[in-house]
Amino acid sequence: MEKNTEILNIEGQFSGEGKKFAIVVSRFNEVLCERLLKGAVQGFLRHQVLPENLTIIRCPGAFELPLAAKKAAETKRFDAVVCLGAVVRGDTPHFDFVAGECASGIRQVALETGLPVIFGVLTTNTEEQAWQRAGVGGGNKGYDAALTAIEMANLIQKIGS
Ligand code: INI
Repeated sequence: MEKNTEILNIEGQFSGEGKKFAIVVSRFNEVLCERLLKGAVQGFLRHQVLPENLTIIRCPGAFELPLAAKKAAETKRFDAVVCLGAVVRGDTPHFDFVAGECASGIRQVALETGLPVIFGVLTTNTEEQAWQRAGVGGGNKGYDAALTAIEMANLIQKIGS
């Protein structure tokens, strides 16, 4: 759509200069999650975030991500929090509880704290699908989550001022 100069357009930019981020990553499906973490760190570093402005917090599983993210958000030390995890469907309904609670918990933390809390959690039917989304070259959900965090941190700042 063409931009009308009389309409105020507010958008977040993709530079993380001067901003601080927490990455909360679950240890369940650890190898996958470490790939997501690598992608996220790469995403931040490639967009002007300094290593000293990144904090990595580890928790047991995706179910625990919302509480760890909430504690991180409440410190007010971060401009956004990224949550990383991998929930792969098994033979029982466990997947639905873990994935569902994780997603709604993360949404709740964002709304309660007013801070961008990003859902970088894989929820897939198979491990193969998860690997496709935790790639080293293209397609890394952790990398995407970092960019979303940067955009949202800038957007929230702009809306607020
Ligand atoms: N946690 C995950 O992060 N991914 C999963 O696929 C998973 N499955 O399949 O069970 C999982 N379970 C653990 C859960 O997140 C909690 O750590 C556990 O239930 C203790 O609260």
